[in-house]
Order: sequence, then C-alpha cells, then structure tokens
Amino acid sequence: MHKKGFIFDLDGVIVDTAKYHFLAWKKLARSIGVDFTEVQNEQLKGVSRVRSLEKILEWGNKTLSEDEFTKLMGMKNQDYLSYIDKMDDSEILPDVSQTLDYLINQEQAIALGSASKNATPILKKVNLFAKFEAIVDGNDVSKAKPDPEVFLIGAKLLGMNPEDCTVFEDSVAGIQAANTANMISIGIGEQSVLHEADYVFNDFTEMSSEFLEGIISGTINKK
Ligand code: B16
Ligand code: MG
Repeated sequence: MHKKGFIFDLDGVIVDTAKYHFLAWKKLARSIGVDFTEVQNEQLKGVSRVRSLEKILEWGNKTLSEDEFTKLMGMKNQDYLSYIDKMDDSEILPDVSQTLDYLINQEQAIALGSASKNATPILKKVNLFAKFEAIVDGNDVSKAKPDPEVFLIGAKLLGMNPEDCTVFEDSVAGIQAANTANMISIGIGEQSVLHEADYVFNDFTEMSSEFLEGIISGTINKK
C-alpha cells in the first residue's frame, strides 16, 4: 500500500476565512488612515499576523511604537474572532469534506499546516478537528511562510519524508514554502496568482479522485 502525506492550509483552503481576515485588516488599516487593495491583500494571505501588520504599515508609510503595534494586532484579532464566532460547518469550502474523507478512506496521512494562531478553534467550529492526524499552526512555528518550517514540522509529525508530502495552499507565500520543502504544491485559487504551484485548481470540486490516486500511487509527481 502506498502511503503519502497530505498537508492542508486552513484559511482559504478549508474555510473561506480569508475574507474575514481581509475585512478585519481593512477596518484596522482604515482606523490608522491606511487603505490597501485586494491585489495587495494577496500578500497578506498565509503570512503571520505580525508580518501582515508590518506590511500594512509599510504600505501606509507609518511607524508605531511596540505597544501600539501590539494593541492594533489585538484589535484586529478581536474583530476577526467576532466573524469566527458565527461560523459553522456550512462554511467548509466545496468538496473539502469529501476530499478529506476520500484520503482517510485510502489510509493516507493528513495534517493541517496553517499560519493562524486561531486554527484549532476554527477547525472545532466547523467540526473537522477530528479528521487531522497532526495540527501545525501559528503557535508552533518561529518562521512564517514562505519559510517551509510549518510544512516540515507537519511532515515530521506524520512520520513522512517531505518529498512524500503534498500541500494544498491558497497563498503565494504558502506555495513558495511547499516548493522550498520539496513537496508537491497544489494551488487552490487562480492560476494567474498561484503560477508557482505544481498544479492549480479553482477549488476541490475540480480535483478528481483519479488525480489524488495518481499522487498516492506516485504517477503524479512534483513538476
Ligand atoms: P491569525 P493560513 C493565515 O492562515 C492567513 O492566511 C493569514 O492571512 C493570517 O494572517 C495568518 O493565518 C495568521 O492568522 O491572525 O489567525 O493568527 O492561510 O496559513 O491557514
Ligand atoms: Mg491560506
């Protein structure tokens, strides 16, 4: 039997929390007189909370004291959590549950690899927590994506070699992290944004079981 590792990003792959991060950062940025576009927002996907605020301040040419910086990060997270609080399993993105169940039935190793410090409560909210053999999130890493640390820890916890792992990611930083880790990188989103990925699908409804079977059996590989 072939056993491979499958590492799922959370925000923008399993659930559409990327839109809540965007709303919360937009509001926070506006409160300090900074505005940013949806195109700029792509750069905030997958990166840590600290790095996100640093980027927003760079865009607005602002500097803050350490205390103010910490306070603004707290405000953003409070606002973000007010969206999370209302989540339920109806917010799981199309065919994600089916994909997880297919891989579990095939006895594959499944981990979460997210930059978010809120990953566990979100997975519990949408009733997917029990499906993961390992969870690596923003509380476990010292280096943010595009550093491969989050995925390398995931592979280790699954007992898999990095080259036997596949990553599902919606962010440019996450695809770069997967590539650096020497894992198959699968972009979930737009080809034009995620062109560094080995394979790109708009969402999981476009991914056939034959494709997943090809990864498991080794006929589909890193490009
Ligand atoms: P938090 P992922 C990432 O999650 C988000 O894409 C990114 O926008 C966010 O800044 C980061 O989590 C930190 O999230 O503020 O909840 O700790 O896509 O890696 O699952
Ligand atoms: Mg993401």
